[in-house]
Amino acid sequence: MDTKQTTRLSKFLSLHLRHQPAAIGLSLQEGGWVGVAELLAACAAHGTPISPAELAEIVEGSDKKRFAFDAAGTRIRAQQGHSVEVDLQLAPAVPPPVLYHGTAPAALPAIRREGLQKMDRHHVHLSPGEETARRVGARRGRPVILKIDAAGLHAAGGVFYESGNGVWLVDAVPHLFIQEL
Ligand code: HQG
Repeated sequence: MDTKQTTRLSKFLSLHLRHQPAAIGLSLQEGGWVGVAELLAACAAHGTPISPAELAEIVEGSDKKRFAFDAAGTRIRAQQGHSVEVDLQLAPAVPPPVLYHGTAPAALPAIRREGLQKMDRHHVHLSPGEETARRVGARRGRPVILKIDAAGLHAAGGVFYESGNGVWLVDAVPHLFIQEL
């Protein structure tokens, strides 16, 4: 597959595995899982056929490891980023002392007032590297990088989860734990 096609199919999968499963007749199982056969049938029935080999290519080739198969390879899920109600059954984990978040200048006044909020997603997304945060922020223009005192927030009772692809998730980050770089 060429990159354009991979991106198109990956976006289609993100849409339905994170946000609108019902639009193609799917419902997410506990943990956000969907049967691979069921997913491929639903994609085909809704005008976007994907072969098993193409699906494997999308899962393995994804720069951000957006999707994962279960151990048996019979089910698939989005690793994070859902807006539908789903319990990913992640275990709380101790974060690295410092994490980063990339955002847009326009969001700063609100972030200064109320800290980082999860907005339309299930969690605030944080990354261990400044570079990733810069890329995430750059989706909205000139990025602003926020340095998060994850150790401090964790010590204060913040519950962190690590999704399978190195993204750290937390409910909220009060402004006290945020430093603008
Ligand atoms: C901002 C993509 C106002 C927040 C990316 C962000 C990432 C506030 C936006 C992943 C705020 C939410 C997640 C507050 C936070 N007031 N704005 N209090 N608190 N914000 O897309 O972190 O390609 O839901 O800074 O690459 O940008 O989908 O979160 O700008 O990894 O796999 O509100 O999504 O990955 O935006 O991105 P998002 P995000 P995928």
